[in-house]
Amino acid sequence: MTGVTTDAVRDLIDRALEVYRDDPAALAVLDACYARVSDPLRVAMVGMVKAGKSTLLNAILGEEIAATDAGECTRIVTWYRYGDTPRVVIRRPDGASKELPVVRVKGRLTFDLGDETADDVGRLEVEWPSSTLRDITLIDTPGVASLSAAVSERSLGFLLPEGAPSETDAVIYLMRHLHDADISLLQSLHEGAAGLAGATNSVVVLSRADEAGSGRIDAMLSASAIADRFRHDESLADLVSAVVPVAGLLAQSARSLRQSDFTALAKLAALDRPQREKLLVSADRFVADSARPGSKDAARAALLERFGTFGIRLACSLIKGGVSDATSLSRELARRSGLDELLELVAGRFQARAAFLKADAALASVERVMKDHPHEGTVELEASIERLRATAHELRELTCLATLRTSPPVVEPALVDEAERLLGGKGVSEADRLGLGPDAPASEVEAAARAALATWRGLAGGAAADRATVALCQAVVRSCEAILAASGPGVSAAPRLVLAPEPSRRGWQETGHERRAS
Ligand SMILES: Nc1nc2c(ncn2[C@@H]2O[C@H](COP(=O)(O)OP(=O)(O)OP(=O)(O)O)[C@@H](O)[C@H]2O)c(=O)[nH]1
Ligand SMILES: [Mg+2]
Repeated sequence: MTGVTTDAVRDLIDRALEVYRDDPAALAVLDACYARVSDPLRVAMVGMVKAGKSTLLNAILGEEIAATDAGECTRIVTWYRYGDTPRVVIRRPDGASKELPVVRVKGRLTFDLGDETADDVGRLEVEWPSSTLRDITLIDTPGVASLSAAVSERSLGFLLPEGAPSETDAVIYLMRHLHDADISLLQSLHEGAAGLAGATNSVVVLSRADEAGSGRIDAMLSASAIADRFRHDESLADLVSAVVPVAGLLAQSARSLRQSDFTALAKLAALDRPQREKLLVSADRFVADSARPGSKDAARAALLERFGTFGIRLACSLIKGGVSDATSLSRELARRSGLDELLELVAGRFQARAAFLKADAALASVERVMKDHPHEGTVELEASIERLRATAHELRELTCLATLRTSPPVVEPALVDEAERLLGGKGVSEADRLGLGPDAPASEVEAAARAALATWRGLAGGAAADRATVALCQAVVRSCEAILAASGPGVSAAPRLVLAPEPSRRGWQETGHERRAS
């Protein structure tokens, strides 16, 4: 079905290209739209300034390539795509482009913009040989509601372009606290952008989660309780279907953990607990070099910067508990940072329906072209789009999910939640749709699917229901039928995002602390 829909959308764009053959502006949009259907899914990192977006992007890639903290590059929308060799290109707003040298300083990719300022650069495009990027294109956006209105506008212009469909297919939204500004931006994303099917395409990360517990070892528990509160907060309930706490800095450092880190952490783990805790009371005490009063222990300072006190406490506890090598420690720290849970969500909610998210976005683009460039011969195209949306059930599901909360059907509120689940708004595996655990036996899946089917058939046939409610109930019935059809033996599990096993070093040439792409 996936391939059929993608082919049908490609065919439709081909026909649109034919209709608009004498209109270069429309052709440019349609060409981009055609390419987008074949491209990896685009996922944007979005949130307020310093929410931890670039750090989390690095954690997902397992490499420190996105610029963090201050600097001109954090003010520019940056695309990270797969490429066989590292390459950085500036794309200016007028379409001109310029390649930049690829420079790595102390393990981090740095871009030297030369005379260019963020205002001259439309976007930065980084091509990088990371296997994760074969599956998704990651887009880092500058912090919204930053001190500079111009920086905020660059993000908003990218996320909610005026009079055009959004360029991203899905959003990872990072927030540290629940600010009004976050709620209004999530609301705009939810309602505004054509091609972004509302909450289905966004997951919320409670970021910098280690800070929730002031570096204590139970920080992630405190963060989970806060995430739970966010999830049930009235102002967020209609906008967000998942909130996951992630300690991004720890995840980033865990994924690039070196043998020297392990050795330094093992040394700390060997101290007795009161001694270690005495050191961890303050950053100054931790980094003070006992052999040379007044100077810093460089190895400890680097540990603190990369892992934070929470990461150091957790690593020591894991080593004392039996984790005995750098690879196992890296894996365990990444798991406990919340990164694995986030990646499962990204795989289950975005990757599993990537083809349909892209198809939906492409159809929205074609519709936009027809609106902006009225032309003879578009009536048939419009009819084809309508037919495609009605017959490709997965596209219908996306349309239903996009409007479910803004124009709810006339059913009990609990049934709106159930509809969202059955339509795949909380994950597209059969178990996710039915609200069952991943290991639920086939008989339980089948029984639950039959019960849901009976409920929604009854609702669809309700004499008093309005047309929109009936249409929604029919879509849910169709989803239940699909679950039943798929719940036989041999049903495939939701895909997993393939992470790069380790930082790619291809194409680098070392010069002291620097490595340059050869
Ligand atoms: N303790 C802690 N600090 C973090 C975490 N993630 C990021 N930081 C720190 O927060 C600061 C900002 O991180 P960035 O990743 O640059 O945040 P950003 O959202 O990309 O910032 P802008 O692009 O400037 O809006 C840096 O000093 C990071 O080291 C985290 O999980 N825990
Ligand atoms: Mg950033």
